[in-house]
Amino acid sequence: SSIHQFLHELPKCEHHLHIEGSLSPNLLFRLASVNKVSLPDPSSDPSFESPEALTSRYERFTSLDDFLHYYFIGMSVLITASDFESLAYEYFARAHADGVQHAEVFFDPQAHTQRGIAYTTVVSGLTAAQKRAEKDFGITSKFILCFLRHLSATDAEVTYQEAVALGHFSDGTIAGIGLDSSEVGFPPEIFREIYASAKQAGIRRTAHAGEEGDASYVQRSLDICHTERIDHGIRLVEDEALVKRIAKDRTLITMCPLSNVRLRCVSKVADLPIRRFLDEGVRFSINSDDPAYFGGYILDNYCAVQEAFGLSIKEWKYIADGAIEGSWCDDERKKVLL
Ligand code: ES4
Ligand code: ZN
Repeated sequence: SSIHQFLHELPKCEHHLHIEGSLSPNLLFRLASVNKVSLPDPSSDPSFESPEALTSRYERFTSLDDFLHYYFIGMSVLITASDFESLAYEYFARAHADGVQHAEVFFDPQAHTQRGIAYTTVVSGLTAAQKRAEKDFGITSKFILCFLRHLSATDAEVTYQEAVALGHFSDGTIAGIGLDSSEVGFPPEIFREIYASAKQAGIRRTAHAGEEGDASYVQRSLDICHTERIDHGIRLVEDEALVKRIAKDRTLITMCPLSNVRLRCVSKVADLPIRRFLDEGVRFSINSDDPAYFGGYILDNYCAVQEAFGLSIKEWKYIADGAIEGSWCDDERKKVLL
């Protein structure tokens, strides 16, 4: 349809994409075989019988933690820099095909260093893909280093210091830090020192908050960790004053509609607070989160929002402009995108 064509052609920015979450079941099985990584025995979990069985298991996640169990097993097949490069290049190619002009990509270094893969292996693969994708598709990108909140603050600090020591924040290899994995019971204040140090050093800051956790996780991310963005943030609507504050400060909320449905944060896309955000002037972007796990890439998420809310061209332009303004690229690049 013409609105679909319009959404496809609309210049899009993606701000909430875990590169490890773009690992398809097919590639997962292929890399497990090539790298001789053993997957769980299908007799204990039949989902590991085949890529098709795994794909259908992904349609029945019961919670964030249920998903994370599969997400961490999946990424265990990534071993070499070339594996990370292929994974990221495939994502950039797919994002480009969906009309993405600029992508800000999360990665989870601790999930790799914990199983003996060097931090530099991960980053060299990702940056090789980034350069090749910019040359081949004109897509610009940034990397955001996420800390796993179910691990300790000390563990996060070790990872942070490794990136600092390599000069990755000062040379632009990594644009910012984020916080992901299990939310409830792992509040932002655990990571307050790292965030304070990042702020001091002029490093960009975001955090997943208000996905499964209540509005206080959003408020504490802003007040204690001084985050400039909020990832998911859907439960912030439970606090009216917080909605007003986020609108006034133009804090970007990176929403992931298909993810929220798959992880049962909402029962359908129409239950997301998109109308409320538009009416109250909250800036947000629409993103794919873990597209290989949640049944769609960014354009599928845009289309799902259109199906649920029937937005006008003017509203879509407002959303797309907000996504450009909330990006962490320089003003020159923003001018080209706007
Ligand atoms: C994630 Cl959907 C989601 N939430 C929290 N952490 C994550 N890591 C990857 N996807
Ligand atoms: Zn996420």
